[in-house]
Order: sequence, then structure tokens, then C-alpha cells
Amino acid sequence: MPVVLGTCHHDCPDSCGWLATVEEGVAVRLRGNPDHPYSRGELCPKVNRFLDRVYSPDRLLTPLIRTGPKGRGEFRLASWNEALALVVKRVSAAIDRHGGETVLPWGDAGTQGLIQMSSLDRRFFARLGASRQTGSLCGATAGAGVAATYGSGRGADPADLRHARYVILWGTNTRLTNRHLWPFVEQARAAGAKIVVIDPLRTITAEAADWFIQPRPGTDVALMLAMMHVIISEEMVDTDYVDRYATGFHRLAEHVTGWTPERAEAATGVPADDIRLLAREYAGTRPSFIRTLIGAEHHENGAMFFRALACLPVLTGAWRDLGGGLARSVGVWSEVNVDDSVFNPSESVDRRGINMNELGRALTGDLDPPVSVLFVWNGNPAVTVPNSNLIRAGLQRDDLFTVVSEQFLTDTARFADVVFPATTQLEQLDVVASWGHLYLGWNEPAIHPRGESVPNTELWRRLAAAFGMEGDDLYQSDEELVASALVGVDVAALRADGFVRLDLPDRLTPYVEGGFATDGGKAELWSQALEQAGLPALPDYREPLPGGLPLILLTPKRHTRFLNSSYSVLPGHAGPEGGPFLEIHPVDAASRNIEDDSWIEVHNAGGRLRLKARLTDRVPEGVVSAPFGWQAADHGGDGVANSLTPDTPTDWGGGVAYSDARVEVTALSRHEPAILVPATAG
Ligand SMILES: Nc1nc2c(c(=O)[nH]1)N[C@H]1C(S)=C(S)[C@@H](COP(=O)(O)OP(=O)(O)OC[C@H]3O[C@@H](n4cnc5c(=O)[nH]c(N)nc54)[C@H](O)[C@@H]3O)O[C@H]1N2
Ligand SMILES: Nc1nc2c(c(=O)[nH]1)N[C@H]1C(S)=C(S)[C@@H](COP(=O)(O)OP(=O)(O)OC[C@H]3O[C@@H](n4cnc5c(=O)[nH]c(N)nc54)[C@H](O)[C@@H]3O)O[C@H]1N2
Ligand code: SF4
Ligand SMILES: [Mo]
Repeated sequence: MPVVLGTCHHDCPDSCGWLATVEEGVAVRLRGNPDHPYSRGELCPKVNRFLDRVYSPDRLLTPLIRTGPKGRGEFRLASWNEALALVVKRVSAAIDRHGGETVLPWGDAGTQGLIQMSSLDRRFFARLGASRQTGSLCGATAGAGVAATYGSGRGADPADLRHARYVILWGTNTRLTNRHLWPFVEQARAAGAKIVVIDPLRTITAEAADWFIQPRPGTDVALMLAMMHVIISEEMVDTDYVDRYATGFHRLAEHVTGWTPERAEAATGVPADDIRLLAREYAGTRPSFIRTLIGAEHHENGAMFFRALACLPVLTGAWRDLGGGLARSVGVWSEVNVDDSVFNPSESVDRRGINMNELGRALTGDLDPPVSVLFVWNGNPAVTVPNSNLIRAGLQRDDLFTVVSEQFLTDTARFADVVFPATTQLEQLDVVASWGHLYLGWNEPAIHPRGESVPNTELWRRLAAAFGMEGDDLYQSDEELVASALVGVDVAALRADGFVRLDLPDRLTPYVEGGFATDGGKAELWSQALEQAGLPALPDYREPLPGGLPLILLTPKRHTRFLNSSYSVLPGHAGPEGGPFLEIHPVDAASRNIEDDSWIEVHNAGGRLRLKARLTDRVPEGVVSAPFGWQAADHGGDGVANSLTPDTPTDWGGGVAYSDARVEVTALSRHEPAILVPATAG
């Protein structure tokens, strides 16, 4: 039986290699590729059951045209020709009336493959003259924060933490979100490393740590400033490294004199002695490694978190060691072999940009021209983007024409006028550049597309043809697109082997001798660029969310069987995860007469949700957690976790402050029934 090499496409740092066994055109088995150097033959609780997703009876297999009210999910089957013709008619009419910028594209990383995430869409929407999508739900703020110190977002290879003797997992839930890195953590621990986790929630990663430090959400910069205070005042700075490879040390040193551990204790809730010990151990152990990922960027001061964090391994000279330094997304390193700018449109016409995080405002505000056409692919913004009730109100507009490309009838697809059926990774060609390791993965289609589903690239080609657009660049094949964007890669070998390491040194020690990407080549502890942008030039603490409702709401990733909102549509995944719930500390629950497993209502200006309470000291007092990913139907139609999150932008980097939400929680009667109405418009 043929075994086909592939790579997981999910928006997950692990980009695992897989092997699909195919029998008479049907994929009968999917397992991890044991030869893959990073994922080593293991997948995860989501993708172990990927074939259930591919062959789910709920897969969308033909185009759909809406028949019922928006949001109801009532459609009739349509042919591709009919659906394309309707899109051309409605979009052309909208453009005739308002101009091209009335069209808003919204695509995310539902697949993060090179060509299926974003390629021909750029050319197609440029040709329409559509608005440009700006901003990012994930990663850009972290990158921009680190770049403020280093000049680029480049950091260490996460796998090198196996060489470290002190490991801080800071604002990352490795065992859940980046599970294939965990064996490297255990390798370091077996060799004597201490594993520290810093997180406001006692996650499964925190539970496996040697030391768990629990600051209040959004306060870490105060913790970092106090660590710098200790490191500098106790003369643990690597002065040789700092003198040679950094600027601004004296200004930073003066700035942190007032940041005693006691002051940071007041800001963070972390005992001053713990802060002292952390600083001494971190600066006094070599190699020392900080691993961070995305979670901490979802605050108003999200970029500042990463900017300040990046200063620590400069002060201690941790960058000198293999197994030292700071690792975040390594997506930027793939630039050595992948150039996706080849997909950019040749047109250089200036088109207005709309931040993808502000979708609700874009759909309901008084923009000129208004957004009257929305295209969505690779994402489920009605569930995953903040201020969700406003998005739902916008999607409800009669004068909005919405086109969604999907595998399943998600909350967003329910609002569509036209839905196009999308293939899964087993049915499409792609190359995956990972953001968690340094291997490029090949993905060979293992089976034919199910039903009439098509890869995103084919959707753009069909749309371009339906609009009568001219130009070879709109119709390049998938093979041509892949080949055009790979630089110095032996494509035949990649295809045969399934993976190849990026063309980088075996020992990736980027800043051993400085070489930062700033103008002067030095790490900037004081940043002129930030000052010129009107931002604090030094790492700067701002108290998060002063005032407002009493409880801080986090809406994290929590479910082993979900990937963001993907899989909550599958009963086999949603069922075992046990329904949406709110985690609340017993002290906060007692003062509100809330019992375990009772119905509560959580609310703020954005919306209100009825949920089951889970009493747990996993969350600290003053913080509640409603893991996100569920669709509105799972919430009885009330909305979703993101109905309660703000669309406030991050300080810089174009991200959004999901985790700066405040709420109140009230008890409902003990036997409040679940609201058994079908999901409607929230
Ligand atoms: N099972 C599973 N795996 C996933 C995903 C999934 O949905 N499910 N999603 C994937 C995606 S898209 C991404 S981006 C990655 C994200 O990977 P991570 O960044 O590791 O995950 P998050 O849960 O977003 O955030 C990590 C931790 O940051 C903490 N945090 C929040 N605010 C703060 C803060 O102010 N300070 C500190 N120190 N910590 C804070 C949260 O409590 C959380 O435990 O995971 C990927 N992997
Ligand atoms: N409250 C809260 N909100 C969050 C976060 C959080 O921690 N808390 N995390 C944020 C983060 S880090 C991220 S990355 C975002 C993720 O937000 P989204 O990108 O919206 O993520 P998903 O919910 O996984 O939706 C991906 C969709 O793409 C579809 N899809 C998959 N492959 C393909 C394909 O090949 N073609 C097409 N057309 N569709 C495909 C899937 O069926 C799925 O419905 O969520 C963000 N939202
Ligand atoms: S979702 Fe992540 S961990 Fe699971 S198979 Fe895909 S890349 Fe691997
Ligand atoms: Mo993400």
C-alpha cells in the first residue's frame, strides 16, 4: 500500500512530519513520520484522529448558497459555476458602486503551508483593488518586541534548550501548545537543568516544572525590571559582552535602580525573595535559556514584554553559549530558504489597510467606502477574533456580501452568502516552514480532493477566471508556486525525503559575538527607534487595566483536542473536552455564592455568557479563565469567549490585547438549564 509523506499544516509550532497510508484511493492510516528529526514519529491528540476530520460526514463537499437568515446556517447545494457567477455578480456590483476597497479579504493560518496560507490571494485581491488586510492575531507583536532590542525577531533554536542548565518557560504552555519540544526540556532536566515556568495560570506545563512562578497577568515587565535591578546591583552583568555588543547600558542601569524586588512584588504578586532568587539563579547558571512563544503578547503592553525579555540574555551574556539566549518563533529563520515575497502583486497601487483584529469595527463602523464584501479563508473570525458580538452584528448586515472558504460549517461560515468547500492537507500540495523548529516539510497530496472541494490556490485561480482576469501570474500551478518561492532548496530531494533542514549552521548561536540586526550591530537596551515612535525608549512597566470590573478574564488555549476553534465542530473532539466552562478560584467563588459545577453568568460591556463554573486554584484569586475555541452553539447561542475580549491594539506590532479583559461573574440558579436554541446571530 502506498505510504505518502506529508507535514501537518496546523497553526502549531511543531509542524510534524506524517505518513499517510492509502488503500484504493482512501487514506486508511495516518501516523507520525519516525524519521522526522523533531517530531520523531509522534503526532498529537488532535491529529491522531485527523482522518475522522478528513472523512467527517460534516465536511463541506460542494459550494453552498444561503437560503435562510444570516447566521442560521441554512444553505442549498450549488454548482461551482452557479456559485462563482453569483460572487462575480455581487462583487462587481459592489465595486461599481463603492470602488474596489469595499472588498475586504480576511485570511489567517488555518493552514500555514507556504502556498495554501497566502500566495495567489495577494494577486487576486490586488487585481480587484481590494482593501489590504493588516495586523496579526498571532506572533507579530512578539516579533516586533524582540526586534526593538535585537533589530530582528531572530532568536535561538528552541531545541537547543537541551544544552541549557537553566530553562525558563516564560508565558508558554509547552506541554500543550508545543508538545514536541517537551522531550528536549526533559533532556535538559536529566542533565541537571532546573526548569522554571512563569505563567499566571497553573498550566500542565507549570505542574511539571521544578519551580512555578505565578505573576498577575500583564505584569511581567515589572518582574523583569526587578531581575535587571538584582543582576546589575549584585554585579552579575557580563560587562565584557555588554561593552562590546550592547548600547544604552548606563541608561538602563539608572532606570532600574528604583525597581527593587519589593516594588515588583507589589506589581506582580510574586514574593520579592523569589524574584531575587530567580535573578541570581538565572544570571549565575550557564547556559541559561529562555523559551517564550505567543501567549504573553496578547496584552496592551504585549510588545514591551518581549522587548524587555530580550534584554535579559544580553545583560548576562547568555548569548555566548549554545543552549543560552532566548527562543521564540523561529519562523523568521526560514527566510534563508523561503521567499514568499515572490507572491506579492506587481501592482504598486496604494490600497487602504484594515487591521484584521478590528473586524467588528470595520463591518459596523462608518468607513468610506464601507466594507460591503468580505472574503474569509483559513480562519473562523466569528470565534477567534476579539469583540466577537460586534463581528456577529456586522456579519448580520443585509448589505454585506460574505464569501467563506471552509472545510466545515463554522460560526463564520454560517453567516456566509456563498461557501466554497476547501480541501484538507491530505488533499493538497504544499511546503510547510515551521515556526517551532528548523526543518522545511513537504506535503504530498495523499488522496484526491473529497467531493468538489479545492485547495485555496485553486479557489483563487477559479475566481480569477470567473472575473475574466488576465495575467499568467494569476494562474500558476501549485508546483510552480512552490518552486518560485524556494531558494537554494533541492525540491526533488525535499519531495523524496519529506523534510530538509534549513540552510543554517549546525550550531545556531546567532549572537555569540554580537551581530545584532540593528543599524550599529549592537543590542539596544535603550532604543532610539522606539523613542522616535513615541514609545518608551527603555523597558517600561505600565500597570495593566487599572480600574473596571473586578475580575481579569483570560481566554486561553486549554484543550488537548482543539486547535484554536478547529475541531470544536467535531463531536469526537468536543465531547471529551466537556463543554465550555469558567475556571474560578474558590475564594472568588465563595464571595459570589458560586458552587462547583453550577451555572454562572460572566459578563462585561462586550457580552454575557452562561457557563458552568469549575472551582480550581489553577487560576489565582482575581483571575478567571474561560478557555476559547467553542462555537456559539456550544454556548447556547449567547456568543463565544471572544464576545468578552477587547479589540484594543497592542503597544506596537499590530496585535491585539485579548488577555486584557475584565468581567464580573454572578451565580445563576443551581439548576439553570442549558439554553437549547440553535446558534443564531449571537
Ligand atoms: N493543543 C493546542 N495547541 C496549540 C494551539 C491550540 O489551540 N491547542 N494553538 C496553537 C497556536 S495558534 C499558538 S499561537 C500556540 C501558542 O503557544 P503558547 O504561546 O505556548 O500558548 P498560549 O496558551 O497562547 O499562551 C501561553 C501561556 O501564556 C500565559 N500568559 C498569558 N498572559 C501572560 C502574561 O501576562 N504573562 C505570562 N508570563 N504568561 C501569560 C497563558 O496563561 C498561557 O498559559 O499554540 C499552538 N498550539
Ligand atoms: N480568546 C482568544 N482568542 C484567540 C486566541 C487566544 O489565545 N484566546 N489565540 C489567537 C491565536 S494565537 C490565533 S493563531 C487565532 C487563530 O484563529 P483562526 O485562524 O481563526 O483559527 P482556527 O479557529 O483554527 O480556524 C482555522 C479555520 O481554517 C480552516 N482551514 C484549515 N485548513 C484550511 C484550508 O486549507 N483552506 C481553507 N479555506 N480553510 C482551512 C479550518 O477548518 C478552521 O475552521 O486565534 C486567536 N484567538
Ligand atoms: S497540530 Fe501540532 S502537534 Fe499536532 S500533529 Fe500538527 S504540528 Fe504536530
Ligand atoms: Mo496562534
